[in-house]
Amino acid sequence: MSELTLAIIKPDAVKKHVIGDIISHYEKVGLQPVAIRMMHLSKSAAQGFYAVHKARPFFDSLTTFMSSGPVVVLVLSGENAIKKHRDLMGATDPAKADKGTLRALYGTNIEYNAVHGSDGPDTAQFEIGYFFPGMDLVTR
Ligand code: RTP
Ligand code: MG
Repeated sequence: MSELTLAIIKPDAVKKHVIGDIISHYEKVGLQPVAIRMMHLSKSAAQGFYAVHKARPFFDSLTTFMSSGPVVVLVLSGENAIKKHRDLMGATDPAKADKGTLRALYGTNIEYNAVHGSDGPDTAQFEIGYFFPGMDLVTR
């Protein structure tokens, strides 16, 4: 069954000029972009997005990073999209990510790790609504 997931190309990857490369990876594995938005998050927008992590020691640093420059936010559609996307991204720490995954290719360290992906159906629904509220997304 086709599923939707939310992806973010993080500020470090935008600064590395690899937006096109990353979107090309999505398309090659059958993750079709159905919404795309470039934006510069405020610190409070980043805090709202990552609210689930607010008790973590890295929360302040993470939200400072995520508001440090423009990001590209996408909704991706495909069979088993949430897991397919997480597999394509690789482990949180690029040093531990499998060869060929987005984080191995484009990440720098455990924080500056190039991409975000929803980790389950509930988070996907929250995250898509956070950036694309009330939108009728096209079906692909
Ligand atoms: P994401 O939510 O961004 O897709 O990443 P993830 O599920 O693989 O990892 P998660 O545990 O949800 O962490 C969210 C983001 O916080 C930063 N982080 N920093 N300094 C640290 O130890 C640390 N741990 C995580 C990363 O940017 C991570 O993607
Ligand atoms: Mg996460």
